[in-house]
Amino acid sequence: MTIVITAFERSPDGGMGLARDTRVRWALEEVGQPYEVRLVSLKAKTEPAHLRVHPFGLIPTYEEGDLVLFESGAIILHIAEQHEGLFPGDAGARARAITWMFAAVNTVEPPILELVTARILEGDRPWAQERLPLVKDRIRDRMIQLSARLGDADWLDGSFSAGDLMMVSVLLRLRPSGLLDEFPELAAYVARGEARPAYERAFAAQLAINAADPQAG
Ligand code: GTB
Repeated sequence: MTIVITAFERSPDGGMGLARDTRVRWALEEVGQPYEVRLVSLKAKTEPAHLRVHPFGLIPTYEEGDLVLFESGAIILHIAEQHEGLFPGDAGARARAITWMFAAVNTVEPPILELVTARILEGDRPWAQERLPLVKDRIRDRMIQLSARLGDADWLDGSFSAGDLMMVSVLLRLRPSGLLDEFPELAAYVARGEARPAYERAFAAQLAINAADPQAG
């Protein structure tokens, strides 16, 4: 059955790989599953055809025959459950990998998203400059804790897993702010993720779309 995911026709990051289709592409590359991409325009994401697939009009989505999924975390959990390569065989280790997936999207990603909101959506408000340091400090608190847990290990819990895939994807969003580089161990952890051939393929695939000349054919 062909796997079809959605991505933006033009990502707001211009191809930096920060939109959430990249993490789904990465998961599919890790497990060696081919996939197709349906590109969604800013207009099309609010139209009924897309809302039938994603009730909130976002990307990414995942379709495989009758199965329709949204939420990058749920999609990657499904991919990891269906194919070898992202979850360890041991049941306890698998449960811990899932824990790290949830920690990434539920505990680490929210303050990072808050920074995007504070800078881009609220940057022109009179209180924005006062708020920004508070938002950054909340991120730093999480980074200190995460860095302490990672220690000098390569990955969060033994071998690379879907937990690392999700955590690296979330941390990548910090790089443009300079905050990631404040934590050299986490910057090195992210670099290890980016050096994986599966990530490189996923990144290149999204870049090919976003760097394409909009005037071309
Ligand atoms: N919880 C959902 C998931 O994990 O799948 C969130 C999905 C989501 O917010 N998707 C974004 C979207 O569709 C794409 S990533 N947004 C459209 C909208 O809000 O109408 C968007 C994105 C791209 C690049 C950056 N960046 O440069 O930091 C941040 C966010």
